[in-house]
Amino acid sequence: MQAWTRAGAPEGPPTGPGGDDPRREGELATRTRRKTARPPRFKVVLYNDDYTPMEFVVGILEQVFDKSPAEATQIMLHVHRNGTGIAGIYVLEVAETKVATVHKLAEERGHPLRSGVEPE
Ligand code: TYC
Repeated sequence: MQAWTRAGAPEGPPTGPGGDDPRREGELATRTRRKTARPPRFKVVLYNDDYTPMEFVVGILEQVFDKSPAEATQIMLHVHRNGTGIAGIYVLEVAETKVATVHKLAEERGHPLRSGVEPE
């Protein structure tokens, strides 16, 4: 069994009132464990290049990553200015499929656009 499939795995510090605050000792924590397991998630990262047209990247963000036109433009400009940016966060299989789709669409149009998967 994969580790993340175990329901009730500890998830960070207690979420109850006060946390470690000794003044609130004795108050009941509301929850220290998740009720349901959560699979690890992965970022799909877009990389800047000098040749892929901005409109193509915006189109990819809309069509492959379901972004609105405004959000897609913001993400594209972030990548253009900073070198990388996050297109979306998914479970591993979905993230890998998105990357393959980006590369296929870019290659079909002769653009060098690249993307990759990183742990969240
Ligand atoms: N830098 C590209 C240009 O000026 C645009 C671009 C943005 C390319 C984001 C890739 O992931 C990218 N045409």
